Amino acid sequence: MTLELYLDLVSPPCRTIYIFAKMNNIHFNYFAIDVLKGHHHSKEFEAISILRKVPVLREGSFILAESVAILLYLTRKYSTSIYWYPPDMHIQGTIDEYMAWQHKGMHIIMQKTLWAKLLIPMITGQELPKEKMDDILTEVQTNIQLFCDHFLKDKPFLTGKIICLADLMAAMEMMQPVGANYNIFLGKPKLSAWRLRVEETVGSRLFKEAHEKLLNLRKWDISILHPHVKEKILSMLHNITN
Ligand SMILES: N[C@@H](CCC(=O)N[C@@H](CS)C(=O)NCC(=O)O)C(=O)O
Repeated sequence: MTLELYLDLVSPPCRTIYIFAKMNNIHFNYFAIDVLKGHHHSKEFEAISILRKVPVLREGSFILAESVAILLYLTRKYSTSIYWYPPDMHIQGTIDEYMAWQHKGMHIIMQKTLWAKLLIPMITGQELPKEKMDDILTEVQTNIQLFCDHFLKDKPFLTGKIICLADLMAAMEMMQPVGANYNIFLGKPKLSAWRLRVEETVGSRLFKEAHEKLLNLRKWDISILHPHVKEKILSMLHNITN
């Protein structure tokens, strides 16, 4: 049965799945869903997932949303390299711990930074008030510090000497603000060295390919932004400023 992946590479969980599938030679049909153009609000996509979010996996009538579930499904179904999610229960526990923390601890704030620093000014023509931006950047720094102190510590990778699923997911999330020219790795030698190790393990070519859309977002034609997406971004602006 053909494996289908519905992805937008601007999205960190989608990049994780894309890179993971490529590195493990998993053959898949790639459906590019452009979230900024509102493809996830189309009738065709809604018929696949009423959650209206990417990533989505489809294999015949089996449909799966949520990147963590998709990644674990791929590790179980395909013969992916063992180090991504090793059988050792303690190592699995450590990876699960990061994956449980990641949406609230990483995804939301990294996405908010990209929107606040890039998309909101692109749409409204105005920068966020300085104190609001400072609040966001303080939260970014706090959560990165938590990541370093609690998860990474002094290890080369999160579970030791070899990359695992959690490293890939975390690196993708932390690349998000880089799309808005805000490099969270600057001045953090340990974190930068870890990010570089992840990039080297992935391979620079694949890493670059997966990030091309994000890193060119600045050149995006904002006039083709889907009204639903614009509304969502403006409502985030409202929440930030009120
Ligand atoms: N927890 C979900 C997050 C999925 C998610 O938030 N996807 C975003 C892109 S990063 C999306 O599709 N947003 C569209 C929308 O909310 O309208 C996962 O890890 O898969």
